[in-house]
Amino acid sequence: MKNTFTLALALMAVTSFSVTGCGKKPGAQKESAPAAHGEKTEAAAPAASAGTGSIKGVVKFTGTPPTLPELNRQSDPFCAETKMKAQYVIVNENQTIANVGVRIIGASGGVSGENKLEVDQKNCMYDPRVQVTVDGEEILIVNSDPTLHNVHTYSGTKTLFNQAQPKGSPAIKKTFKKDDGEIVKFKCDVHPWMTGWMLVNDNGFNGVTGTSGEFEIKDVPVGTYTLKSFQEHFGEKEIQVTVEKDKVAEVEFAYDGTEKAAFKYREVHIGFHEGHEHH
Ligand SMILES: [Cu+2]
Repeated sequence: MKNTFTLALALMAVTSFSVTGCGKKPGAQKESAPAAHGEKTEAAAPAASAGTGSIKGVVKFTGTPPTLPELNRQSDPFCAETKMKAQYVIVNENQTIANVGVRIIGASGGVSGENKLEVDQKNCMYDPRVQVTVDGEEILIVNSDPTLHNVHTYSGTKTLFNQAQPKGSPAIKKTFKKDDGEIVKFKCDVHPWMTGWMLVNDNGFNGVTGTSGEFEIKDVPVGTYTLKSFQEHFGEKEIQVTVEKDKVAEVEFAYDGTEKAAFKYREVHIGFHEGHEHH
């Protein structure tokens, strides 16, 4: 029942975008429909006949880990209770990087539709800091803190939406469109240190590295793809990967710390009383 309802909502969302938006996007509609029915779907059928494999990878860091500054969280008494450092580059003990989003470019499918992505505002940080969503899928933005947050999302310097979320507010539901930008930055207008990222892809094949620096992408239709990594401070990298039936393709990304992310998504350190970024 819940799935059916979700599906209906998803279809409504897709339909309304088609009507009001910049046209086309047949792909989005195709992907939304099978989502609620699980694996046996029309969209997945052609790929399934050729089989699937998986991708396992790691994101290594070969340079000197940067020293992360202490965040000044004094402006809010609740946030000030917890000391935290900046998190724009998290180098793990095994010389890998956490919070790197990895996504397949050019595949289709891989959308389960079952678990909605959630961005929590917890301890005055975005948690998780980096996620990958699918074009047209709804996500939930939650405020777990006993304080006011203001979710302000950007594609480059363009605001996508800007919405206050006082403590105890219900989840904010949002849908990102790839046409609006594949790299969406979350900022809080109340707490300028708060930064999060949502990558918007046209398929559900993705992963985000954690404390081991590893990621795994399962059930990928066989084929050769571009795999793209995103690290907020060092930018994107691309590698080619070929997925063979019932095999595991092993890949490795490496950053050495000399990379420079495109300016549009670099961390911007702004004055304490400013609510907005000025580029
Ligand atoms: Cu905030």
